[in-house]
Amino acid sequence: MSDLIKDLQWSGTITNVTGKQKVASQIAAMVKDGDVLGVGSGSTVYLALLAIAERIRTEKLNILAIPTSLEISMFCAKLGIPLTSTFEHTPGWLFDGADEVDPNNWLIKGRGGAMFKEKLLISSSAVNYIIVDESKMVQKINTNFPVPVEVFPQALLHVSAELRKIGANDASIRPAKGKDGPVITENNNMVLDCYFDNVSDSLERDIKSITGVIESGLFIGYDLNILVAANE
Ligand code: ABF
Repeated sequence: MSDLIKDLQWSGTITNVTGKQKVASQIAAMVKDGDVLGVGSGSTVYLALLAIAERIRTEKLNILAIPTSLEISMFCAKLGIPLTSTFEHTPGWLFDGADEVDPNNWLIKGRGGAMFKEKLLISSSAVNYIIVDESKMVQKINTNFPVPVEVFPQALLHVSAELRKIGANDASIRPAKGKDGPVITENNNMVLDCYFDNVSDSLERDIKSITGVIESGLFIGYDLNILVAANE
């Protein structure tokens, strides 16, 4: 393996590592020989991958992973977890993180901008596990965390006007971290971070029906198993 990939490190600090490692181990314990796994994004997913890689190494399990982001693809490569794609397989089951989870299991995801692929995999997988720490459990989503909307760049003005019509009181272009300009997603689009007057059960559909919207980070009404890591 190339040294470039071998030396890859998780960027940034992982909060509540002990708690996240517990849910990560729960996920790793569920993996069976022959599984095709949908693999979400974020630090909790990364910790689960470390635990899965250890099982692959010691038990010689044969599994395939369908990643939701380039970053996660590279970590799978580094950890010796074989990759496949949505052209060849649909996931047997999936695990992913989230930014906010409410009592109805409605989610906000997409802090890393990968919500299009995350939603594609959650929608096509029969069984989904969401792994979060307690800090993600909220009474009402979109109070402290924006709903990210991935937008085809030439449609920005149109989409932002239409979002306001369906109740967005704020829709701001997500800036790139540490440099000028906007975040550009893996699909070459931009992200509008939005706050809505009210998040109703039709909002995800209403956002998606705007021409120029690729996907939103709002997940409403999905069949999810939520595993919560206790705070340290
Ligand atoms: C992905 O990673 C995103 O949808 C979500 O924004 C983020 C959660 O990351 P972490 O586990 O690091 O909190 O799941």
